[in-house]
Amino acid sequence: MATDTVTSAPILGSATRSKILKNFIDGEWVESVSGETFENQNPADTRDLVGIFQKSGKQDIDAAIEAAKRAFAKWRLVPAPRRAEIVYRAAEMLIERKEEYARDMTREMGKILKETRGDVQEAIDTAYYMAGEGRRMFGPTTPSELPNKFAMAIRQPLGVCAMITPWNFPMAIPSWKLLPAIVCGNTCVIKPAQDTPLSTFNLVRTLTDAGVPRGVLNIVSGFGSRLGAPLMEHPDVRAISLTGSTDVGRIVGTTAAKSFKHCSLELGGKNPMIVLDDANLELALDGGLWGGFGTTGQRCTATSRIIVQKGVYGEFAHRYVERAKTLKIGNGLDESVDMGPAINEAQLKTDLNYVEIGRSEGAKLLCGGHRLEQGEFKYGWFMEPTVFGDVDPKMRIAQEEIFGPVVSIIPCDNLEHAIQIANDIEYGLSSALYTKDVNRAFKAMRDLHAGITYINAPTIGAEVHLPFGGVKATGNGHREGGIGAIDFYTEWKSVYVDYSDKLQKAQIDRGD
Ligand code: UN1
Repeated sequence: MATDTVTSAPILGSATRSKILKNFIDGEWVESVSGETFENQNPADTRDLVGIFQKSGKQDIDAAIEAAKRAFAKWRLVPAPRRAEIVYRAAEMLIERKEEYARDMTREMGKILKETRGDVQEAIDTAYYMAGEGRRMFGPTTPSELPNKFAMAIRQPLGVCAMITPWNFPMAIPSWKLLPAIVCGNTCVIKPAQDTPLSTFNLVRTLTDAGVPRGVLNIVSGFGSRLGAPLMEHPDVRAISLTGSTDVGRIVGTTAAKSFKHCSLELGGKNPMIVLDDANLELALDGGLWGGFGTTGQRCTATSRIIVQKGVYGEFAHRYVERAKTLKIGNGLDESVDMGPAINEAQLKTDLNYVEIGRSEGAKLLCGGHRLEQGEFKYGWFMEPTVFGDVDPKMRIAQEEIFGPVVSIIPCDNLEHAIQIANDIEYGLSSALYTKDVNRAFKAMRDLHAGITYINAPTIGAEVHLPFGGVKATGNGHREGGIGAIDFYTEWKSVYVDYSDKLQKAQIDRGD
């Protein structure tokens, strides 16, 4: 169970707390073997040091996997309802800690408090859902083809699971992976994004305080370039779950395949929102702004393409831009702010570079496009909400995932044309349609080639009990959330019990 070392370890978040966070391996806080560390700054104000984390290497990964392997021998035998009770307790504790963790997250990641509260809430929701799964995890019991024989299939844990998580949902996404994994009886080694390790520590600390035993959850912080290979190639790791870019997904997928590991990839998106002539325009504007600029456009589900039917195109684009200009940019800790900074300098540069690409491709820059660096913006990675109009669907700004506050508005003739534009893309995560016509809504629900379709709501806002994931280059067919996660973190075992007291041969002893 939780050791004193774990519960009394330094916690971040206030002036009196230690800024140094060690790796969490086998229930102990330990320095990296090399002793190297890295600093993590607040993207809204880089003078604010969020924490100093371990810059780990292969030896740290190996130690964590070893601990997870040892812990698996016992954890897999703890009844699933008992495992789930711990997760339920963690949910209750997260509710108490929600405000503190949301503030930590806004400091390390930049998104506004409303959203970081939502991120912690998503972990709470996942915890409640997965806690319930502990008493379900159903498998089929089915008749045997032979007399006096019993047949069923049971779910079994995989063993040590590796998680590689992104910075945009620093607690929600780790919770999507860790919670189903441990309820199913697996043990875990997680490498959080280097920009947002603190929220993963907060989640794992809470689970440990709730009673997850030592070695079941291990955190190794550092850089993907150094930690990816030892994590993916280790023979004792049986599953890898990555949320990240399509390029990294390709590497993880091919590496995992070599040793036949289970591999769940949640990758890029370029999510279309279609607005038809009959749509409630006010609603579509609200949705398009929230979907496009929420989380500073840094969601894999972000509404990055708005495809508008010609009859309302002019009015929609005009009003969208007028409203985008009024969004308040700033430090997410200020409750009046609508949009925070980019996560880091490299992401900001990418965003600004896409503004240049859009311009050079001949798209019309309707607003934004500049970095903000005067006054309060001086020490952060801020940019204006940016909207391009008259975008051709083939342009790079309409095809490539930007992961920033840059929205392309694309004109279309009708629903069929809109769907064709929406689908003519490498990705297929989320999609949305605004219309009042139920017939057209159902056609879109069927024909939009994506893992998620919203009707009269933007492309963001997935709920944790439904499958989450996408088609084409967005993933490899697995789903997170809900029962999809239970499917990923278990393996089927078919069990036959023959109580006939004689040899019965399947397919042969048919009695005919
Ligand atoms: C992501 O962008 O990586 O649907 C996840 C949403 C969130 C999760 C997004 N619940 O927008």
